[in-house]
Amino acid sequence: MSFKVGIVGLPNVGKSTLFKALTRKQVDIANYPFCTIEPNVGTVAVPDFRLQKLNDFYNSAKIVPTVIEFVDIAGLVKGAHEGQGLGNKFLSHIREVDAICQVIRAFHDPNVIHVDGKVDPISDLEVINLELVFADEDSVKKRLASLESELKGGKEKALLKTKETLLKIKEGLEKGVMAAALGLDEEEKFLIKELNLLSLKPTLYALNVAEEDVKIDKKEILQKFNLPLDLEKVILVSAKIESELAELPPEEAKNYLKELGLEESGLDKLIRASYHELNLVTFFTAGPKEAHAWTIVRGTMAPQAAGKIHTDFERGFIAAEVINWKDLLDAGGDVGAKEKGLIRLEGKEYVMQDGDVVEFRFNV
Ligand SMILES: Nc1nc2c(ncn2[C@@H]2O[C@H](COP(=O)(O)OP(=O)(O)O)[C@@H](O)[C@H]2O)c(=O)[nH]1
Ligand SMILES: [Mg+2]
Repeated sequence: MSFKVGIVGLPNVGKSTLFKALTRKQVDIANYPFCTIEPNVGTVAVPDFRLQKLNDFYNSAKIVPTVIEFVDIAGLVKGAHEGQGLGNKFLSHIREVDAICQVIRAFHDPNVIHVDGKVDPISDLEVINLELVFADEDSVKKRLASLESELKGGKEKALLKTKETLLKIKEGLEKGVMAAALGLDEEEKFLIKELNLLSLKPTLYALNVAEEDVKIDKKEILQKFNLPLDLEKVILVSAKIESELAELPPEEAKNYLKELGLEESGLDKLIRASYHELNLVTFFTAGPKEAHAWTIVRGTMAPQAAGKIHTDFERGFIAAEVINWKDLLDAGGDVGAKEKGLIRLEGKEYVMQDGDVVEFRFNV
């Protein structure tokens, strides 16, 4: 299974331009049998210099990066939750993604019409967030209604707690507060998980700025537009620059980035930030045959991580030989690391760490 990030926003903010640039980075989908093949879904590699280093060290015949899928969701407009502009359909597409990347227009261009007549990032942000909140209000009300009849059958404790949670969320939504801002605890989130609330999804904000603004300090831009967003959740991109970069061969793209004074493209930042926002970490398997990055949710234990490679690995799990990628390379590879006693033998309670290089031992 791979993780999906939905690109969400008003029409004409640059969603498809970003998406098209992202799809230029598509991986060979044959290596990822779980990924979707649809025109509005792009499967992109998560940039990871550690994997590159492992690949270089082992001179691996094949390199398999971990991926995330981006979904280009059609633009939402005011009133989407009431069906404006096919809004309900698009909102249901958002329900299926694991995280949201909200694109906000912050570039001026008289040739590109803004649906509300002027470039106003904070108003755009509010329009979209409010549509998500309204849609969630509908879901919560529907669930509360169905819960009433279930409760008549007998007052199960979990149901009562669910109702309490739903009422708390409803109260927040009615004040226009996103469910994510209500400080729900793990139990509460679990009880209402099936609703797939839109305003509870991990969210990043891609601020589509003018070309001359990509180098400006994020803080300054947020102040300039008066955007009340968490710095860590904001990525500055210029869809225009990204679409140009995407057309260039890698070397030329690197040079162009240098000319612009940027270390990394906005898209690479966006991909990595999405991965982080989804609470995902990476472990590696590496050798001459293949350098392979694997995605797990933070907190995954060794047998389940092994199961990502093969279900047999999980079923027959005995132990994991583990070393941090950098320690491995610093020690000069497996042999050196073994001599120095750096490779640990971990059991089935081991919580996998980001950057682990692993060899699983298992019974078949
Ligand atoms: N000047 C400028 N135009 C852009 C930028 N991003 C998108 N556009 C233009 O805005 C229009 C709408 O872009 P599109 O990606 O289709 O928006 P969407 O409706 O959000 O998918 C197109 O004509 C794009 O070329 C940008 O960063 N700068
Ligand atoms: Mg579009």
